[in-house]
Amino acid sequence: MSERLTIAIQKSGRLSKESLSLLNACGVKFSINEARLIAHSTSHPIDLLRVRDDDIPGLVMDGVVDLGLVGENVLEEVALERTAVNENADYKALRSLDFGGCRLSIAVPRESDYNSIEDLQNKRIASTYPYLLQRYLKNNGIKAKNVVLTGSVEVAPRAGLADAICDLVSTGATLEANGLVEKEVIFRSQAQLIQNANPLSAEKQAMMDQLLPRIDGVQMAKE
Ligand code: PRT
Ligand code: ZN
Repeated sequence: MSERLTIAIQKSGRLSKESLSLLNACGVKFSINEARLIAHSTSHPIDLLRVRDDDIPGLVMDGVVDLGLVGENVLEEVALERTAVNENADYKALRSLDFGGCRLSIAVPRESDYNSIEDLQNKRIASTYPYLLQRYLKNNGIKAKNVVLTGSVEVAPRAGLADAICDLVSTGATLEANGLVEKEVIFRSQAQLIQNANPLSAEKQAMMDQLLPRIDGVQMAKE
């Protein structure tokens, strides 16, 4: 029986459509059944595992899947978290992709007078990315309190839960709509193709040797 290469992608969200389009453009076809976790390619011995983006780095690091398509923001946050708790955080970064672009930024309410990062000393900052935030604050000599929220981060200041937020920004419309102003860009992100750190079997590696040049071709054609 031939071995199947497994790729974890985001089930539904900002990276889903472009992850599938990329594979499609490489000639790897899928017919997706929305209710199913796994999708088998109809053209190649490749399976997709459709999961929440937050689960993708861990699945790759643990070798549950061979490859993953995920935002660098989630990848780096998970890697920092796993390192902190002595879990394996190794992976192989294969390609930076031309979608999912955004930045992780600190923003404060429009009315607060903010001159420099020093103004965050001892303040409460709401974020879904406590490890990336803490690393940035530590590098800048700031001690602040992390208010960890997995959603509605942008309303935390108005709700009196935090003095500032640290969230993903692309157009800036969400910050604007919530009366917040972007002050510090702490991380820039794009979608990444990652692989488990251990060598693939010869059969799987042969598939990768075909797939990677196609990915490069698709990326180049879009430039
Ligand atoms: O369900 P699941 O956990 O899989 O999805 P999710 O809700 O955690 O993630 P999703 O689909 O929102 O985002 C997936 C990935 O897309 C992120 O991890 C980033 O790598 C990337 N990405 C790119 C973004 C954005 N741009 C983005 N703008 N992720 C989120 N946003 C949000 C941001 O959090 C804020 O609420 O969009 C809002 C800001 O957008 P603007 O345009 O108003 O600035
Ligand atoms: Zn998520």
